[in-house]
Amino acid sequence: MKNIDSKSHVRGESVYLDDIPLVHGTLFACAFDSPVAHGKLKSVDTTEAEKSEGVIRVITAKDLIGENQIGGIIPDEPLLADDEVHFQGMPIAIVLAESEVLARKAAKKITADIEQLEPVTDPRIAAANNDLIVPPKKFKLGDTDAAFIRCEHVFEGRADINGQEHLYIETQGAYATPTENGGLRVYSSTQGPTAVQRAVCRVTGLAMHEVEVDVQRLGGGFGGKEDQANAWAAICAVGAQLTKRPVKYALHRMEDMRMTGKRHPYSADYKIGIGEDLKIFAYEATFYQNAGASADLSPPVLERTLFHCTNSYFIPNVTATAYSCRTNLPPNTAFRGFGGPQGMFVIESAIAHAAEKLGVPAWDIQQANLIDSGDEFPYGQIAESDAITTWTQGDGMFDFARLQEKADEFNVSSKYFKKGVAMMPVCFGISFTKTPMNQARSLVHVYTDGSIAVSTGAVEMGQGVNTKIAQVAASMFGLPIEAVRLHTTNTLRIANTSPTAASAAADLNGKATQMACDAIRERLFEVAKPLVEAENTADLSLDDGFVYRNGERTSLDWKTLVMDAHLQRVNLSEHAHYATPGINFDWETARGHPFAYHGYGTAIVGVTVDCLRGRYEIDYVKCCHDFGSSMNTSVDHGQIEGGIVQGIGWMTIEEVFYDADGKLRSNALSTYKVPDIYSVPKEIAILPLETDRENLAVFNSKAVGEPPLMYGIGAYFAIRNAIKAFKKICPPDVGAAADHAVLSFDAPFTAEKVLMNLYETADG
Ligand code: MTE
Ligand code: LUZ
Ligand code: MOS
Repeated sequence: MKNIDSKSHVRGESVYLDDIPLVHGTLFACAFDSPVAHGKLKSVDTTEAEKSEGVIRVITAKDLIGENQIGGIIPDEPLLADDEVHFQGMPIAIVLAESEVLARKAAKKITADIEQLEPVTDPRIAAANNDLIVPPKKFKLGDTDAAFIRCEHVFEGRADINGQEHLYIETQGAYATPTENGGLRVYSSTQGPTAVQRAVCRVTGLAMHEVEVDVQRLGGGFGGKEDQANAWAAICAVGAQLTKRPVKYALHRMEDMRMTGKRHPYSADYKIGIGEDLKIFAYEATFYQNAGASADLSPPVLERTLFHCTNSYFIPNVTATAYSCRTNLPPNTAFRGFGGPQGMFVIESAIAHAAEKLGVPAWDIQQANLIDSGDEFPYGQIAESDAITTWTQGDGMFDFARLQEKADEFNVSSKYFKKGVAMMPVCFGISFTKTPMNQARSLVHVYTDGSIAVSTGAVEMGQGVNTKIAQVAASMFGLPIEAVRLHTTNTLRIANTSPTAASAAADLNGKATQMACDAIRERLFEVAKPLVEAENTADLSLDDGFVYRNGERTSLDWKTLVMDAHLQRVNLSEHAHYATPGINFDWETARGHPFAYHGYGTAIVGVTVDCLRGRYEIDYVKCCHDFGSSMNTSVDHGQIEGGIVQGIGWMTIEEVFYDADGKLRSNALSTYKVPDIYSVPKEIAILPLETDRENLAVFNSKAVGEPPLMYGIGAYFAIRNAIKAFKKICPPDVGAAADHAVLSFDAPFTAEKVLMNLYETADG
């Protein structure tokens, strides 16, 4: 079944923030943001801006009625800079004007006197200065010190991973309107309506019951609006509070790129110990996360890096340490995978390094160490693993060895084009690692005409969660999908929502919807029982718009049943709450069972590198992916394809570039390249693995939103293998300096870097 939004999307009728009809008297906001990355803010001059045409008011930190603070996890993030600026793009003042053009014109007239301080952009320097967002976090399994002594082979190295711009098609934005008695209604392009509500309350001093946040849908979030939609909503709210007029702010692309945080860049050191049997016996990793200027979501992102630092592998001795380093960049934030992909890149680098030195294909090491059911993750959870199954079934379908042979054959006959192949297994934990966040609510109304309205805490951002939830309700009532309408995500209908994140929105909100429907259905069966002369409500079911008794259709149809129930004064509405059972985690011991389950998969990625120009094409990504029991193959395949392309973009052509002054140079679509139709893989093949376990999500499905992104990591290693083929670096690699990997691990593999790697020699 297609995504229920497909038609309105292609007709251009879907409503996004910028499509909301404006109320008469609406003002437009524009931020004046810091031109320097670090400095003392001595004064701000807004006089010229205030005199500018159409300007109603200019707001600075001192005007706020509430607190000048939007830090969700740690209160370290002022909404507007007061005495210091921490990054280029940090909002300092807000202009409110009669039109967007006039607001922007006036913002350019603001000046600030800033005494510049030395900016730090490198997380290792921040760590050396002990400038950390939170104390270091550590996972320990077994005893690495003792284990390394017993390993036949030990390799050490460094891996660097750059950030990633979210590039949601719809930029950040909000629209706040005053309501009665000083309250506010805020439309926001956010993944976290409650996070927005909290931030708005903090800066305005209002209570949560005075602020309504409403979200129709997003033109993409990808994690970038899990927390970072808050600032723009807070700015509009403050403006509306102070002027008593509606205020809208929809960021321009370059403002959005400059002022918002991205995926965290990481720098990491690894040490891997391997036995003659290719078993990884010990692994040590130290991660330096580039958090940016304030905490935002960096602490849980850091934690998920640790949770995924051994990817799909079982390693008996692991020590992983992670530092969240404060730098003068915009606060980095959630991005599909949430720190997991960075952790996986590092272990894959360590394995590639070891393989090179041992003279074996990396995939021999990968395959020899896949985690099996009963094995322990470094955080104490015992795996119920399908890692090996996805590998062997993928091999059965795609014949990995044959694909490698084909590349080898091609490479023998081709001098300047070389093919590379790499395997990428993925294991991703599903649940928010912070256990209390794993709860959701759903409000279901059955109306007397038989139609159904559903509201949940889930935000639709293109991933199809509304389609899946509509499917749940339709199937519970035995009705066509058209009988169900999903409504906006609204904090008055659904309170205390967790953000739509961690790939868990359909899992959590789908379950809550199922529970709500089930409760209504039970009441309806009580009404139906005498009407169809059933002995037991357990004999009844709903299908095709009719009541069935013992599997046989009765003459009682849905609409009649609903109206009868209403006339008998039976409640046709239900508000249900779901909390994932069986999960826990304790950071005191760094142990627990944080994930309801893991999503597994194995991909093989093939590329062709043009060794004269450094350019490359992705020939194919073929994966065996564990869906549990997919609720919607069309939506899920779309998630896999999109995730793969986004992951490949991160690993190859997307290059976030801040200069030493902390200025974003890749600040527009002319300087930041994302995959387009010409650079996506020529083939994406998906072999579904249907698994069935008791702990899965609604209708035995498995979350699919984030895991496929990590298949894209395979593209990096496939390119690397093609370069090695060109340089005739054949295992065992005797030529290069003893302990270093022959090529450094430094993502993304842009064409420039590929070219340099192709022609640089080991001694420079
Ligand atoms: N797909 C689309 N089209 N747009 C998005 O913004 N976000 C991804 C993923 N897929 C995203 C997407 C991220 S980061 C997450 S966490 C999940 O969707 C969230 O939705 P889910 O929990 O319903 O899978
Ligand atoms: N957000 C969050 C996430 O707050 N906690 C998580 O564990 C998480 N995981 C993935 C993506 N977003
Ligand atoms: Mo996704 S990074 O959990 O929004």
